[in-house]
Amino acid sequence: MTRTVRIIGAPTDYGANRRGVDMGPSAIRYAGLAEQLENAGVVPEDAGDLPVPRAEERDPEANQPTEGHAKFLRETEEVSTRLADDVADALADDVTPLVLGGDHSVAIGSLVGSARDADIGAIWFDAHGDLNTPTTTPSGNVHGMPLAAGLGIADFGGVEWANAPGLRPENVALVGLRSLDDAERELIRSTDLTAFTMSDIDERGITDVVDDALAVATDGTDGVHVSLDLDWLDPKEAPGVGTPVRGGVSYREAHSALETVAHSESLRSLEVVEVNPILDEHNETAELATELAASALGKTIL
Ligand code: EXY
Ligand code: MN
Ligand code: MN
Ligand code: MN
Repeated sequence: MTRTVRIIGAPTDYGANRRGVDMGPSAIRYAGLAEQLENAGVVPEDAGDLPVPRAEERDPEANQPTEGHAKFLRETEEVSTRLADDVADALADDVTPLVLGGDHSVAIGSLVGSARDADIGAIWFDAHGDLNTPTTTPSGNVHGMPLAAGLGIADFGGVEWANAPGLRPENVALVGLRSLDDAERELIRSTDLTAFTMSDIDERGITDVVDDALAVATDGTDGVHVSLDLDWLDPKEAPGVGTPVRGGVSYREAHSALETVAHSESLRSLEVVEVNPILDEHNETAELATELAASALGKTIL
């Protein structure tokens, strides 16, 4: 049966505390997402963008956790709750959700929605761990916390909306790490999370690493959520991101990784995040996002 993919735009920027990334969904659509998805043999269905509050009209400190710091927490809750419903509705309709960020805080909603009626695994393609909590964060920016939130580790004040039930550390693999805060490193060492750094990719090659990540994420689960942060790629390939880190994966490694995901036939939900058109060159990072989404959804050359 032909797969239908529902595009859900989540034009947030407050999680990164930086303007521009809210234009990601428009830039990705403009770069030809629908056509790329058709090339992948799936039927795209565009659900438009979620309503997102404007950061300038809100007080970042209005709603703080009991301990620690997390900016725009009320806004994060509003959008995550709606996005979780939309992702869960797509899955209930037998449609694959494709979430377009926005900053990476949108992953909280994606994970919760994807895990609502299933046990899921997750693969996190990112330069960063996104494993901070309100008490460990160096910035207060929630885009550095979504994976911790989904795992129920980030305590936003006893609230349940951020916790993806059925997402267990032993079913989560981070791929391509090269920028970790000390507390994130400690968390990876002390839990059953699986983490592959850029050195692992250098030594073993991308397909072996992604095969292992898929084995972790599919073990006893109903499907895999793939979270693709464009800063996973080397900034030479993907300049349009807010937190670039040198030494990332190449254009070809990125495609190969997502093609390996497609071959596994385990993809349940997908998101592409952190595209910032203001920082981009000729929309090339947005274009790359469309190509990589198509690869994850089965686009082949022959
Ligand atoms: N670890 C840093 C922080 O928590 O502030 C930087 C996080 C950047 C997160 C990017 C989007 O993946
Ligand atoms: Mn990220
Ligand atoms: Mn990142
Ligand atoms: Mn569940």
